[in-house]
Amino acid sequence: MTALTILLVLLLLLVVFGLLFRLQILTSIFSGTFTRDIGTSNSVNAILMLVFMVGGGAWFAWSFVENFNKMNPPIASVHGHKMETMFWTTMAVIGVAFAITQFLLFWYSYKYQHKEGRRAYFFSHNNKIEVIWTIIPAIVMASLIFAGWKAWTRITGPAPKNSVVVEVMGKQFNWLVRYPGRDMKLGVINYRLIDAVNEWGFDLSDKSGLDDFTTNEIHVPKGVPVLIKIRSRDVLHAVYMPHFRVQMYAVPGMPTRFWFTPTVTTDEMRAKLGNPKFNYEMACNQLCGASHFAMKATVIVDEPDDYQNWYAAQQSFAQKNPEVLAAFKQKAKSLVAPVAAAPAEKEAPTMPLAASN
Ligand SMILES: [Cu+2]
Repeated sequence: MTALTILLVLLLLLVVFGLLFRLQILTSIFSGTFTRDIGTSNSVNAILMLVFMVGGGAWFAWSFVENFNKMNPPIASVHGHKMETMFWTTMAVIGVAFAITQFLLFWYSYKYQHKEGRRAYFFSHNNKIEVIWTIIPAIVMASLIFAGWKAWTRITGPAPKNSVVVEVMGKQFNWLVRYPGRDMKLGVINYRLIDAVNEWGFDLSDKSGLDDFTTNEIHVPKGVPVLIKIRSRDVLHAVYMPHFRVQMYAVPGMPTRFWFTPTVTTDEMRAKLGNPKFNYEMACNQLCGASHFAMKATVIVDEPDDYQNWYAAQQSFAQKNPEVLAAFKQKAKSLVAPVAAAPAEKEAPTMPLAASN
């Protein structure tokens, strides 16, 4: 307690001295005895501004060129090219504005450094300038946004009828992937049914889910529209496939989606990059927890025939996990039995299950 009091007293003393010092300066200014000693630091600072502009600008240019390929992987989707054009148009517009304003900022700091006897020019208002610097950016921004809005509406609009459908579900920390089986319908899932085996929470009392299959790798055919349906099981994640210029949030409780048409197969991209180990990836792009960095899935773009073969070779979740299917059948039987014991028995698998809905 004593220490605290002493500390407080010292602090207050410091404040008092500070105020006295300020007062002294103020009185000397008003009595006309105040002289400012500018020294050399002012011009040193002014020169450092220029050094920073040239040095910083050069470093920025170097890092931009050096990392360009990392930031800008080759495009492998139809809409990717359109997005690329928009991106670089925006970059050009804001790049020019950035260069001009930054140059003026540093150049003026140098040019208008303190000089004895020079007074700043007082300039309060000019309607013409206000109008110019409001209208030009407004027009430029509006056209950029309009182009973006048009492209975005098309990209996020309804997917073409012949789209291949894949559903992904983000969870800490990997992507679960499922495809509708031959019926092209994804079955019902229910979070209450999730366990170590049934990671998706398949509700196998829904017939359309019986042929759904899950995979670790995502396969998609080249040249065919692909609709990615996106869910999250826990926290916010984001689907990010840089080569296809695809990014979309995975939000718990709110399914999202994105459709795109891949244009370059994995093999073609490997040849193009001269890297036989290259794989497209679907990474999580939203910091989602401790192992976020490891949250990614491989995406394989096949020739359509290869894709068909791969698709045909897949086994459904129900086939791979007969015990889960059996549990559902058991449950359905126990639900139906008391109501209509005899007739419902003739065909076991799916018929009685409707009762549970
Ligand atoms: Cu994530």
